[in-house]
Amino acid sequence: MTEIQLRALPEPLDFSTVSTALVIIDMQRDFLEPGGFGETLGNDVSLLQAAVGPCQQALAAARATGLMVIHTREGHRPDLSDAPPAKIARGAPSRRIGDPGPMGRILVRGEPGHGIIDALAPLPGEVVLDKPGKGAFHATDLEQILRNGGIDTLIICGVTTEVCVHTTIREGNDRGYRCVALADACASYFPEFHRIGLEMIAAQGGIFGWVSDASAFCDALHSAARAA
Ligand code: C5J
Repeated sequence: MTEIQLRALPEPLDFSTVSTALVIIDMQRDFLEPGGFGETLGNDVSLLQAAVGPCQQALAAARATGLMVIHTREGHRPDLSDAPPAKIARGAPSRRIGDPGPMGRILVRGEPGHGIIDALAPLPGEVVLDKPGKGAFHATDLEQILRNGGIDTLIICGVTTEVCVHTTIREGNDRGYRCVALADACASYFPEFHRIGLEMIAAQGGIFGWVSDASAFCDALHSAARAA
């Protein structure tokens, strides 16, 4: 088993391709396209486009190397039985979770808005994980999937940096996974939250993870392919 090194903060990380998964968080129309959940909350959804290209690079490299790939989708059952009333009621969105919108019912599974954007469409055999919360471990079978796959390291990208990406990294860290955020493959509606969110992960000697970027991840995987 070849160990390869990933350039990262606060320090480089040695990892193996067989025990590492790429986790792409919530790259859904509901967050990235006009008319979805993100826009109903008053956000400029175009800010999230910056993460698409770097996510594509990371995904292509992971696929070429045979890494486990996991795509998550935040959303709820059509009857909203898994949507906490406090989540539905919060804020003053123009449309609430479950309301009809231009891409179907907001943040509801099976609706067009709930789907992953075409640029990052999952391939057959890749895990698509539906999650009702912000963290990918909450009320899902992610931990079982990772344990069965022998995974100890999670390379995490997607949206939004300070909400679902952060929550998943914190959850993964507490469960013993080594979690790495790919900075340029994450994005936020709030550029300052993105920057500070990444700094928080790597501060204090990597208090709950590492921060790298898509190019460093691709370089590491290419070096693994050369060594094989
Ligand atoms: C949010 C997410 N921001 N995927 N969800 O509500 O970060």
